[in-house]
Amino acid sequence: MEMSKKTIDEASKKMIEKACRDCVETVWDRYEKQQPQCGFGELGVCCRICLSGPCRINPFGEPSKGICGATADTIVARNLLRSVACGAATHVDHAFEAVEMLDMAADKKIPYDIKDEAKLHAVADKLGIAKEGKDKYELSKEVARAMFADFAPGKETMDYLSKMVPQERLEVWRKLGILPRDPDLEIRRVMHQTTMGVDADPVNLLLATAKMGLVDCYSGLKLGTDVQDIVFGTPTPVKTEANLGVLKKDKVNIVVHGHVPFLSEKIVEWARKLESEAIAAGATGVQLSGLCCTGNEVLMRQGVASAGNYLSQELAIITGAVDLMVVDVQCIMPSLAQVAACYHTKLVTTHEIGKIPGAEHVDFRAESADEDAAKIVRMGIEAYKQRQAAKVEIPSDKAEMWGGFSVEAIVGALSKLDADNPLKPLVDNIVAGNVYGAVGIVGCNNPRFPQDSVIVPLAMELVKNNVLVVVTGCVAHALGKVGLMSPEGAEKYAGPGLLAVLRAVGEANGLGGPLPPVLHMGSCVDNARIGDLISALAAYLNVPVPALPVAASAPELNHEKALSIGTWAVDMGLLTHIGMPPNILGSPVCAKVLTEDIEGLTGGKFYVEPDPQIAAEKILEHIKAKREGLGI
Ligand code: BF8
Ligand code: SF4
Repeated sequence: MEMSKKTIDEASKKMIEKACRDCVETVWDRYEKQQPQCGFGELGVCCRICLSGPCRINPFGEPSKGICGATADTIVARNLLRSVACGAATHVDHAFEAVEMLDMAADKKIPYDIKDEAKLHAVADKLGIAKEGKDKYELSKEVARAMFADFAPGKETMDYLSKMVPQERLEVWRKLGILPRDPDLEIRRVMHQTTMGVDADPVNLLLATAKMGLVDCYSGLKLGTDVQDIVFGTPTPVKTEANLGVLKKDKVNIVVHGHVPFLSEKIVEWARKLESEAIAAGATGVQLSGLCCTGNEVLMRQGVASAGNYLSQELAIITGAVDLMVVDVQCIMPSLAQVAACYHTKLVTTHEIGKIPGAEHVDFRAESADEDAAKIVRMGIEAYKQRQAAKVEIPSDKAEMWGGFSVEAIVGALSKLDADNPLKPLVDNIVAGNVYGAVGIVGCNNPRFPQDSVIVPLAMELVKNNVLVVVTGCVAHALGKVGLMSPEGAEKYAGPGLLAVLRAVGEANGLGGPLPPVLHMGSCVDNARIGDLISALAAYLNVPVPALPVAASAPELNHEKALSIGTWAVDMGLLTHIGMPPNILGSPVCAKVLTEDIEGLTGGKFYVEPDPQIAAEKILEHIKAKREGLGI
């Protein structure tokens, strides 16, 4: 496999070459060995839901049905629904753990405080909880209880949905019959609905999929984001750096990887506290960096540098300079244990549901978070002593990257232009055409695409055409690495209208330069922030969400989570670009409903296009049509 098929990132290229020299197998080697991948699986027409199977459908003839009589449409829709439910389950589980943490923090049972009272008050207001006479612990307790109540049966739908979304969306979803009751019931129901011999109707299965998108956001993304802001603080703009060049030769390098900030925040705290022990071990200190979404969490709040995205996780270890990588859940390649074994790197798992043979497991608990985090950091310092200098090669590539653009931070920055009406300057500039529209680019890397090769040109093209880009997840790391998330990136890449606006906001905020043209809004869970932003814009303009000149994109989607988030984006009424079809092409019905018919129901739809230039054109056309619809 040629290098150009693996990545467009220079640091990655160097480390892939080093892997070859060091005889270390990487994701691309395994990808190659999997070729050709199963055509039935790719089309989504393989079913192994019951033990009569596996059954597979021949899209060109016989067999046209599974042993039970299930058609390709049924099989594809069932498989998709299960995937989306699994994506939703990860976010719901993450959010539930966060609520448990809030509850314990309110009882002062764990070493986490309640940092952001303003956010706590804002959430309490939304939930209709009286604040008067309550300290932050009492109020947190009540908020946590209200959140727990969303996991119990008895309501038409979750409060976190009905009290947080634009009324117009609520009505659309109610009319479609897709309002979820509670997340656990709905996920359970999907498992039931999709087992052998229950639902054979592809349209009914697709409606359940749309419902899962709502479970994903309102019992997962939004709930998790709000709780994490309450406990750790709502992010504010922060400057850091991105790419493997952030690793330091003379420091103990600890990399946090995974998704949940309850672990990584404590690692940050203890890495700072144990700096002197690292110095005593012969290093000049501890260098922390992050991968994937937990990397985004600590980047947004603590300014921790980004080591890279999904496809860089093995490459970080291949530098030979990572002393310890600590992981929790999701997007962690099991191969890390084999890669780490080729170097001195200590790989530490920490979550009861996320163990990897060959890694050391530290049972990280909220109650003993300080002891556990200190232990892990000390393991890194110990490992540093074993580092093999001859194996160390850190690419010099890195770029300035800004993060921390929560909705509150964006509104705060805009308020320097208009304190009474902060959204007015943004909306006025959208109306005037200086800002042509806004696009949320989110999601993963996928070895089917050279790393970052769809993400980067797509973002470049949109920014050049005066589209404000907001990002989360692995896309943020990709665009940080190429300099699109710095003031300099605005000067270099933004169209003139957008640049003028970014300069005005930057100057009003005393940044000494423009805002970056691509705003980092956080981890994948933080996609809820993008939802909040577009809801605020729709409310300001008093129009339904689908009328806005905005779109969503997951150019290199990989994980089931990207599917559940994308489904929510379609529920929100957004054109949702994806770089490849999610194993559905074996069903003409599913493909047509998801890319055409659903637009008549929610206002949104999926649009599949692997070519970033063509995708950018189509998105720009879409924005143009929406602008015309608004008469601007
Ligand atoms: O939740 S973008 S590869 S790291 S799934 Fe995973 Fe995809 Fe990266 Fe974060 Ni999101
Ligand atoms: Fe085959 Fe039907 Fe069983 Fe699926 S549910 S494995 S199609 S018999």
